[in-house]
Amino acid sequence: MAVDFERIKRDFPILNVKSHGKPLVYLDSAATSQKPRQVIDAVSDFYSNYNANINRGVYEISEKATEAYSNSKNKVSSFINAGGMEEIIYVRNATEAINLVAMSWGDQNIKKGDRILISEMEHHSNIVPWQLLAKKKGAALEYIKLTEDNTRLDMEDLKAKVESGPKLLSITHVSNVLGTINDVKRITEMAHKNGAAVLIDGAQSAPHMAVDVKDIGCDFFAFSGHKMLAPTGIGVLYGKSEVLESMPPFLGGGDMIKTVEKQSATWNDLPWKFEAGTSNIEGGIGLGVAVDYLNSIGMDNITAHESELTEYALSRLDGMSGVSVFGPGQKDLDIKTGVIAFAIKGVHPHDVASIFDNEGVAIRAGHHCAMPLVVGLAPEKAVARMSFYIYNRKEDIDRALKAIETIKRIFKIN
Ligand code: 7TS
Repeated sequence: MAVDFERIKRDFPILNVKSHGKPLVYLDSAATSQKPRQVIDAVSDFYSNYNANINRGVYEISEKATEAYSNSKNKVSSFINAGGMEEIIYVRNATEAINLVAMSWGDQNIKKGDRILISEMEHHSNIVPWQLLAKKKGAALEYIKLTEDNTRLDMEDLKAKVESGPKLLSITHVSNVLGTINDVKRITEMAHKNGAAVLIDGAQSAPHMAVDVKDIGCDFFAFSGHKMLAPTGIGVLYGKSEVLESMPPFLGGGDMIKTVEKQSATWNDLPWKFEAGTSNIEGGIGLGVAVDYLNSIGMDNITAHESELTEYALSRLDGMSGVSVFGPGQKDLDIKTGVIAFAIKGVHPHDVASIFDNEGVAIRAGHHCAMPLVVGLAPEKAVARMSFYIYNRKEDIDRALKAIETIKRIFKIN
């Protein structure tokens, strides 16, 4: 059955807002997504009708809040095909999920002289935690190169570096700048064969495609709720239960313990062992509703919709004078999500984004928290980026193209 994406757009109240007097076109979902009224209402319903702390109350509204929070974990577990809620740890965001692994698993397993392998297309949140760990342990941090055209991982380099036996491979599923989809199943297989643990940064994949962590086979999978219709401040670390069981706690405090004596404590069961202190209850509940919303559309339908938008945008940008587009092109839509980084010759990306803003079109410009990648893409060491989601349609892209024409006129680019 065809999905009515026009109707879906109406679920997002913010898309009725005007920006600089023009209907807002939001093309920055790779930074954070907008929220449907179903999620906004669920958060408001929690505070209006059953706000209470969880996992401790013996009264009705606390039990209701506890149940809603736990249900949300079950939904997230099914959403990524994990083995149950004990494998779903709620954190603030993908960044915290990766830091949790670095500080807990990394502290336990990485020793002097070990190697940690990442790639040149990582977000800072999948770089800096490993730099900190490598420095602390005297380990080496190595990077898988990209192909010469900067569109994808260099699989020869990946193979050589994986075969040289790193302790950990931590890699993004989808680049937040190039939109490249990495073959994480194959990469995980290769890494496991060579004895490495594997973390997949799913911040840019989980919102846009069906994810099956069992099929990928990774040990850890990290993502953020706010990029997939949920509130900010809620993120997910999936870990294989046997791996999580073997790891020391990340933070100490209430809820993560079973018993506490003056000099020692014992740990709570998974996933609570990794969730110290009062949780982001509204965020957890909102994430559960966001997952329901995405499932009601169907992740494959979402992927297909975004792919259609991407093809439409690329076909119009391709060959446009003065405009360069980064990442896989029209012929490689099977490895490309709806993230299009671009540059206009002689115009700083911040000026590009400002003129877009004047036209009511929200895009991001800069290094996109991926400096090791972006500094090599354009002389300004920055690029402009538009990114799509379920509420975007072709007419939004037409507005973006019109903004590009305006820029070319102002800067006299032929
Ligand atoms: N990993 C990737 C691949 C990302 O794109 C981002 C955020 C993160 C991790 C971190 O997510 P957070 O929720 O913990 O902040 N990416 C972007 C972006 O592209 N623009 O703003 C945030």
